[in-house]
Formats: sequence, C-alpha cells, structure tokens
Amino acid sequence: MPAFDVIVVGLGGMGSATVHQLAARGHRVLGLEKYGPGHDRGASHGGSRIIRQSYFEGQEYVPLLLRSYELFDRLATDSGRDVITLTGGVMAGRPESRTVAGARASAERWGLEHEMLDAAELRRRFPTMAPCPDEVALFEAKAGFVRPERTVLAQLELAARHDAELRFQEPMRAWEPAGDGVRVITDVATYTAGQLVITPGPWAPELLADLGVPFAIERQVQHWFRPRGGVDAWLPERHPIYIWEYDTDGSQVYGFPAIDGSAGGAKIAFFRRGTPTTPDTLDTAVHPAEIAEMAAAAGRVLPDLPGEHLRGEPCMYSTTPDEHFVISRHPEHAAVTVACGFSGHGFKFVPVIGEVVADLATTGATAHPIDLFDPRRFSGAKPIFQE
Ligand code: PYC
Repeated sequence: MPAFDVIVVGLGGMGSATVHQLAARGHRVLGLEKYGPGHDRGASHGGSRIIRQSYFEGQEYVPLLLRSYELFDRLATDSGRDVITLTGGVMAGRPESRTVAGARASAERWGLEHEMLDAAELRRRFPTMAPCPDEVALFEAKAGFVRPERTVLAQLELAARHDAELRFQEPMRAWEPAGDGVRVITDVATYTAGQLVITPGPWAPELLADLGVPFAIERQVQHWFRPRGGVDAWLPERHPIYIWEYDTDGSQVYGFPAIDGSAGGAKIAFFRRGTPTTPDTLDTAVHPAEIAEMAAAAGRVLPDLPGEHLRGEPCMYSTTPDEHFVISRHPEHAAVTVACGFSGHGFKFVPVIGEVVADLATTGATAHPIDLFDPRRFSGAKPIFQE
C-alpha cells in the first residue's frame, strides 16, 4: 500500500487549500513545497487580492465564487485569522466595456445584489474617483479583499492540525507511475501515493510540459502609493476595491483601499500588462518608467492616489490563451490531478479550488461546475464551452 493517499506538490494558494481539504476529510496527505510556508516567490503574496461576485470574466464562475465566500468565512472562523474583508467593489468603465457589461450580465444572470451608478453618482459616493462623463460603474456591496499570505498560512495550519505531513524547502525532482499510483522523488526521499496533485503556480511550464497548455508566465508589478491628501478617505470602511477599464483598448487598473492604514498606502496595479518571465529569472526590481506609467494611469481615475510611491513588488500570472483556469485529472495520467493557469484572477477561488481538487483526486469527479477548465480545450480534442 502506498504511504500516502495523496501527495500535493506546490503549497501556494491552491496547494495549501488542497492539503487542507484532503486532510480535513481524513486522507493521508503529504504536501511538498520548494520554498517556505507563505513564501513570496510565486503568485500568493502582496498582502491583498480582490474578491467579488459579479464576474465579468464569465458567468460560469459565479457558483464557484459563492461557495468560495462560504469557505473563506469558515476558514476565518476555524483559523482565527482575519482572511477576508468586505469593502464593496466598483467595476467602472464605459457601459459597453467588458468590465461593466460583463459584470452586469453576471449580476443579472445570477440575481446578485448590485447597483448601477452614473458618473455623477460614482463621484458623489466615492469622492476619490474621477470618472469621465460617459463612464458608469457597477457597485457591489459584497466585494472586498482577501489576504493571500494569511490564507495560505491558515490553510497550512489547519491541514497540519488534521495530520497532513508538510515538507518545505523540498522540491519535487521527478514523479513516475507506480502500480495504480505514483512515486515522487525529491532530494531527500522517494514517496509513494495513490494520487498526485500538482498545483505548480508559475512553475506550470516546467512541471506540466506534457499537458499541452501554452501557458504564458507574466511579470506583473503591484504598486503602493501614499495618497496626496492622506489615507483617511482611503480606509477600508470608506473606500471600495475597484477594477476600472479606463481606455477603449480594454486597459484596466485595479486597486484596494489603504488596508493597513497610513503605514502601507493604497495598492494599485495594471490588470493585464505583463511581460514574459520565468520564476527563476523574474526581475524583482521595479523601474522608474514602470512607476511613472502606473502613476499616470492611477491619476487618470483617482487623481489623489499617486502621491509618494512607497514600494513596488512584482508577482507572476500563469496565463492561458483564453484566461480560463486549468483544473482536471491529467488527460494522460489517471493518478494525477492538476490545477494551474489561474491567469491572474484565481486567488479569490482558493478555498473552493481546494474542494474541487480534493474531489477530483479522491473520486475522479466533482459536483462543482468545472467544464470550462478542461485542458483538452487547447488540443482541439474538446470545445472550450460545452453546449
Ligand atoms: O481577480 O479581481 C481579480 C483581479 C484583479 C486584478 C487582478 N486580479
């Protein structure tokens, strides 16, 4: 009999959620991580991630989101850690923009609570915001932010409490089939399990080359500014998260209130303006031209935000060609389950992905709607959408 029911490789957001779910269900779990717990070398750092329901990226995501909210609340209770804060959220742009029209379509399709605000009302409610006269916004009270590092640590802590064995600074070097299961080789030992889960983050091209998904690993910079007029108007009890499609070419910025008060400033970033990288060659410096470009875009929509630039920090997106996730049993290996390609919008789903992946690894199926995430859509073997 293999030593473990499941080995999970990669203990960032998705992997830590998976070990938590599996261990809580009573499975014998080994988690392997190349770096330390809650590290900043992947895609689960930077202090905050948006959580929202009126999902412009696709209406199919909404049931998963609703479950994710429940699981974030449960995680907060079970761990005693403050992992989720609701501030309200603004999706702004022209009415026909993907951000506004897509969010509205999702809200209407699923009956989600929301309000449509014209430019004058948006400015009145949130005086930091400076919409053009033809811009509007969808406001949703249930949007807010989650804390990625705390979430990862909480999930790891709870997994350990349920007897998961978690090994850090121990990267997987190789894996191979072994009977009906797998053998996983590290520099320290060789482990056996019935199932292997690979949650590789930006290491997907390296660890899942045989999946046939053309991942683009992108460097994206997060910036923190001290607002010119001080942080009062930017505190989480007054200021919502936002995603703003500010140009007809689809350019978006997204940002947060000053979640740590005056000490930390307010974070803003471009949603999709990445440059190609790999995890091992990531340029961690933030360059003056990047700061100037961010300050200019921030100043267009939030004129007081770009005061002093406090810091910048690159992180990585693992983007698929259609920006939808990849979650599946491996098409070529029944003993392997993969969750990757979160394309810069995955963290808000972390706990529900843990639930989905635990289902797949232990039963081969899940009741959650995941057809959209089948990796075979990139091989021509299966359409992206099932009619
Ligand atoms: O998923 O809300 C999100 C998001 C915004 C920018 C990056 N991710």
